[in-house]
Amino acid sequence: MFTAPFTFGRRELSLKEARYAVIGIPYDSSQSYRSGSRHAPAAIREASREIEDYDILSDFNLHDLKICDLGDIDVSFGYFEETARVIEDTIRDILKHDVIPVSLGGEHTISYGVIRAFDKKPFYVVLDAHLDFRDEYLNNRFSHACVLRRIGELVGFKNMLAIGVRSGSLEEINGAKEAGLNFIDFNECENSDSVLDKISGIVSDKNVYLSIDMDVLDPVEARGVGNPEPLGFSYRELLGYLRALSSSSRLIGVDLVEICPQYDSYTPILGAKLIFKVLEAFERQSQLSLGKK
Ligand SMILES: [Mn+2]
Repeated sequence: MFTAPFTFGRRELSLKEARYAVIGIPYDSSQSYRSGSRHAPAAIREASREIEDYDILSDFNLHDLKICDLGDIDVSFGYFEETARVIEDTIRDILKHDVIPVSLGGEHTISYGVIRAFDKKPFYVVLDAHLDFRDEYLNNRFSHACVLRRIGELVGFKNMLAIGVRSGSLEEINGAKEAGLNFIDFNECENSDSVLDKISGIVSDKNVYLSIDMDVLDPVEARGVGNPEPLGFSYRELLGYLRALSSSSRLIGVDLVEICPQYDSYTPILGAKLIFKVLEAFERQSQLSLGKK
């Protein structure tokens, strides 16, 4: 008798059988404050193996999600261009199989490598406490503090939506406004009754790539992140945003970034659960409208 494999959710499907492919991208070379997100893929996997397949609260069997786990990619620490190339190649291979990539960071810059792999660029939705819109940080254009600007250069700034922002320099905020970036700051999230309708409207009928920076959550709930920022969403509120996004758009990829497990052992557990809930939300939506594999 052997124990179950050390894969996300103990899944053993092949890429050909799957609808979702999990990959770990343990790159954290530009983390500017608390480093260590390279350890997140393993910590999230470990947590994912202990999550019950049946979700009582949503009456959904997570085992119905056709997930494969391809392991971690080889990153080149300290050398982002090479890491981005390997990420792009890996994601291209997943997309060739018509499978949705689910990337576990690592720091936020990994999202840039993933987006490069899409020939037809998606609409990029990011949940993040930070705007990450600097042109360079410490003379590094591929710092995680610049990731939204770099991705905007790929997909077009009007094809992005940042939700939950509550930190950024005045220069970044003004630059984002000038570029035409859609962003909804945390004040608006808290004080507007119609913010979920607004989000549904913005992403309506679009192919959405979703990037979740764990620091969009209140650090009281998710302490294990690189740059904790006071305030933020509760887990329950975040599920509301997922519903708003999934009710009107199509998911074509997701990443979860910036978890630093050494600061808190609960955050990767919440991260693993979040991945399942994202896939559940989009699975329900696609069952209604697409009837895919
Ligand atoms: Mn952030």
